[in-house]
Amino acid sequence: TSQLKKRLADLPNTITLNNITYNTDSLTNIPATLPSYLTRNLHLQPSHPLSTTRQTIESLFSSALYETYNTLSPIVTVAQNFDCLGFPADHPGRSRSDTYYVNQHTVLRTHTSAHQAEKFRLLDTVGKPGYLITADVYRRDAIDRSHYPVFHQMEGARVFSRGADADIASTVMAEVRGMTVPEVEVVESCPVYEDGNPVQSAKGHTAAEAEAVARHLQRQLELVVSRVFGEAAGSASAKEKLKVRWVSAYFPFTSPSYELEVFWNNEWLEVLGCGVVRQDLLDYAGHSDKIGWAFGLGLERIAMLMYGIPDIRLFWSRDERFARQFADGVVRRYEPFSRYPHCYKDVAFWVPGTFHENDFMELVRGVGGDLVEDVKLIDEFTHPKTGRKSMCYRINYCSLDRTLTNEEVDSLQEKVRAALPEKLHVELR
Ligand code: FA5
Ligand code: MG
Repeated sequence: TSQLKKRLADLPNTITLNNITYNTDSLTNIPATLPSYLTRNLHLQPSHPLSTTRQTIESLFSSALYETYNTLSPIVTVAQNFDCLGFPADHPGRSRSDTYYVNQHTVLRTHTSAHQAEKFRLLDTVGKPGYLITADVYRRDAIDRSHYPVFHQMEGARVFSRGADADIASTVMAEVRGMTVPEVEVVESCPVYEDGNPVQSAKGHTAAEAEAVARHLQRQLELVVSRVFGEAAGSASAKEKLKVRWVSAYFPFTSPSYELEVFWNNEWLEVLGCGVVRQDLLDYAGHSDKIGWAFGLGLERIAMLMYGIPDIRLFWSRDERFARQFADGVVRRYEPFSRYPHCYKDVAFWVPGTFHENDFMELVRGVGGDLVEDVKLIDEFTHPKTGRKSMCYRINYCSLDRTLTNEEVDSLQEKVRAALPEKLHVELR
């Protein structure tokens, strides 16, 4: 409670994001470095790799069937991001250590699914059975080459109306058979239902209906990755089919749920989560007569492969040498410009009863910004007598644009050390 009091005393009464002022409260945890990201809109910057990747994928969905939304505000209610999607009250994703809270009612969206309910409700008004949403999303997370607290997702959804059609399952399966056959080899496929049983509520759709929708979803997404990764491989490589696999997954708002993994550079990489939309969500949106699917994919993950971009921070670079390579909007392999030296600094401390690693990560990022390439836990032990726990982290400082001086790195490290006892109540060793 003394920690809480201190935090509240330090906290400004309001926070302004995209020109709107919000009251803060004990849940507010937006660092000063974050608001500037809300205006970057990388997915809309002409010829930025994330924008080109978005357009490549959008072009695979007919605009007659899918409405696109690319400018939805990242500031959403807790209800939109979690409650309406059926997240249980104790879901870890809701915690302050994982999610950026503007205040107790408002968060920075952690996924594009935050817009599902409102866009489902609009389907009839818009007059299309599907939609695509591309947007920036925010998560408190570790720091490394593939994790950044801001990234981009594309969400897609499609519904099928039962209408007078008693046998919607056959109608959807007929549509599946009419779809282009994707150039991929599905090397593993999980069963439609993990345990052989529909998990849907009794008043939901039938197993046959869910299976037809799941097949439509899988075929559509296999097509997306085959086109996108086909483009990445170019014509040079021997015409070997891209290997993909379907893995059973869990999301509170879909059932059954899957993840799609792609075999790339000798490893399996998760590129998206998806599933059959839970019937109660469609019911609430006024669509008891429809069944449908939804997916959410990570644009950076896909763009990094399409362009061979090795570090997620590069997307945010304002270095001319980055932008220049893609100015004509053509997908081509990224040419690394010279790398600058790494400088490693360790910091060790005793932690109080509760310690969330993400708080430490954020503190480091707050001080070092993009000059911190990654942070690794290198040692952890509990004192045999006192029971106190000690952690040692190694911070890797490296700029994408220039060589850092020793003085500069020392001063950053000193700031990290100074902030630790003050902000996280740890004791430096
Ligand atoms: C979701 O966010 C769900 N909303 C996806 C979904 C949508 C499921 C609709 C069902 C229906 P997940 O947290 O797994 O799921 O993220 C989806 C994708 O975003 C991942 O597969 C990955 O490609 C990308 N992603 C997730 N975390 C990160 C990260 N820290 N950095 C970069 N990409 C990420
Ligand atoms: Mg996932």
